[in-house]
Amino acid sequence: SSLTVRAASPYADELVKTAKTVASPGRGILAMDESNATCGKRLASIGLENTEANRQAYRTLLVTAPGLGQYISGAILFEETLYQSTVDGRKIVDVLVEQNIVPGIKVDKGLVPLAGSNDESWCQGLDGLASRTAAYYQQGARFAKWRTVVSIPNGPSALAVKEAAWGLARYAAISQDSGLVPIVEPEILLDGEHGIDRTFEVAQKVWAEVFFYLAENNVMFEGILLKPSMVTPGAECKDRATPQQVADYTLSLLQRRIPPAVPGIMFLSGGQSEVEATLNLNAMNQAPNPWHVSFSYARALQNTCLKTWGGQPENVKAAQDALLTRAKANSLAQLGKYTGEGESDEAKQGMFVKGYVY
Ligand code: 5MM
Repeated sequence: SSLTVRAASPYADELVKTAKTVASPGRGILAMDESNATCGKRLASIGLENTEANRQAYRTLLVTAPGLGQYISGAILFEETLYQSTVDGRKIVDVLVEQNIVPGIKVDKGLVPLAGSNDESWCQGLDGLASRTAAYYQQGARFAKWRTVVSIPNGPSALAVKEAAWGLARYAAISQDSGLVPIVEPEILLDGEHGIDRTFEVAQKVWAEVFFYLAENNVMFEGILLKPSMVTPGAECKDRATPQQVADYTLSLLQRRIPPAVPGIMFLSGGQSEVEATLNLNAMNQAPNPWHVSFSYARALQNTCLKTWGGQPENVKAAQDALLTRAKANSLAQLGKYTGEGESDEAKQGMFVKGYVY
């Protein structure tokens, strides 16, 4: 069985332990693994140049937010950040560990057009991956992330779904061999006019295939984490869904497709507003689930924080407070105890951008 195959791996116990730590009650993941190109877009939105010093200043602000580890169990880093120090010269990895946050690393090499498909994408990064994951482990990373995407308006074609699932499974097996817990992220993009039922249908197809290939590649399910999209209507669909509807559809998807051996489901926010992402997570945690149902948000944790900072040193504390506000709200949502009181208008604003590419 897959368990037997991986249980023989020297990392088996550690993988299980890492996955459980990241999936611990009242905590979730801070996705701060924007590649330099994406980070550049974020910095441009506040009028800053995309320099290494500016990226370092911003990432320093995030990881040094006091008490962040109370709400955040893991932080996904881009390669530059994994090897970077804070502005005052401490290794970012060390700061995270002091904060009781597990360092993670984005290992995919991004999306490119999938030849032979309906204008869809596939994700690169398998060549040489085993040597990179071994080096990242040495550098202190304990989990990994690979994000691929599936587009509903463009299909998805059977080819695109198969390629996405196969790539995720190969990446997951390679990461486990290096002692890194793989986060499996097939993002189903929000773009489109389709209703929630169509998203539900596509998500079931995608996750069936992902688990088929994960099993075929002898991935140990107890040592992985998932990063799914919530099941919502397309961003341009006129019928909007309430948090209760999103929760009902999304939990049905998980119940049908995800074995309880998987310790944690860490949702992406995908362009939802900060408050929407928190409300939806809270709705999913109103009753006990077989898995830890939590968050791995980038935009829905960072948006207000980034704007509050605006690149000004005197705003660092206020920006860190904004990050802590979102982290705490999502921590409460993980426990099913978020009330939504006192949220700012900024936090309620959606972040969906049509045809968004990182
Ligand atoms: C942080 O953004 C990640 C994409 O980075 P690239 O620049 O390399 O494409 C992305 O994978 C992100 O972690 C997830 O999509 C979740 O982010 P959101 O904003 O959807 O919560």
